[in-house]
Amino acid sequence: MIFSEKMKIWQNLINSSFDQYLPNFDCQPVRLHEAMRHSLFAGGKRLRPILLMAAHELFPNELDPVPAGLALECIHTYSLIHDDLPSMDNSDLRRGQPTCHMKFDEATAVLAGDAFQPLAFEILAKAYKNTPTIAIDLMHMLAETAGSLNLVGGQMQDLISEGSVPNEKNLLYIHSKKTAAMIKASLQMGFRLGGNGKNSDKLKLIGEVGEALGLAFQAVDDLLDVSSTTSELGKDADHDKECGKITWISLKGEREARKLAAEYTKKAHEILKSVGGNSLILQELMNYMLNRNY
Ligand code: GRG
Repeated sequence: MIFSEKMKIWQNLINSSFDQYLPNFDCQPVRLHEAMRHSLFAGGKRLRPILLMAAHELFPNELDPVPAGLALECIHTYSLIHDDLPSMDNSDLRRGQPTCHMKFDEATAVLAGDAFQPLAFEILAKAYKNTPTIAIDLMHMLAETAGSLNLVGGQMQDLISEGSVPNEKNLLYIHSKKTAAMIKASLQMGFRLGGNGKNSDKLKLIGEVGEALGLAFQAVDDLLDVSSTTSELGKDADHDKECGKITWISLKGEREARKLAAEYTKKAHEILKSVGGNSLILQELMNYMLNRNY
């Protein structure tokens, strides 16, 4: 099966699996659940769940990786809803749709984002209750990734760096925490689900694949922000400059950013070779992420 077909199948599987865990549109308070569904089903690529599923395929076992992917997507969706708020990046458009606070209102968007955080852990607790050690490890990994030393910390540093003179150390910190940490967790959680020990050398190696891949992903994101249109991206183009963000473009220019994205992806492929296993899909996914156009 060609990669794009496999990706479509996985995207559909992820989308349809949410119904098992997400309160319906008509659950009280209706406005909150409408807002959650608006952002969750606005057309995201589902890359983090797909990365997790591809990592699980390295050494597959009978455990279902989909719920762990849903948990990641809950945290990702909350972070996008909050990132778009007027007090953060103040964006009107996301995934080709009005952002949550534009479609509803700011308080509803804050609450919709808030509600996705416990939902992520509820899904993990429910889905993996028969393998409690794995469930606890997955919850621990996701909590650490979403916390102040990673996702939230990266966002804080990103916000306080707006308008500052770009420097590489700060940029790498922001990209590593805000973006790469979730990509790293996607691969490590998929690998852990495959029964690999929490402290195994290979879990560390797959984490290094994720870190390199995450840095490549953000470099591509910086490039797309300046080279694509709003309708291609589904979010406001040229937004980074408007917000005074420090990016690879502001630090080194487009040419260097393109080179860096390719170098980080190459590094990810090289480390992946030492992990072994059935890595074909993950390799294809990494190439797709480098060459994506939204
Ligand atoms: C508010 C705690 C908090 C964190 C925000 C995710 C994030 C941190 C900020 C969003 C803005 C941004 C540029 C983040 C970097 C990660 C990134 C490129 C997110 C977009 O991911 P895609 O392209 O989005 O996978 P879709 O919509 O396809 O899911």
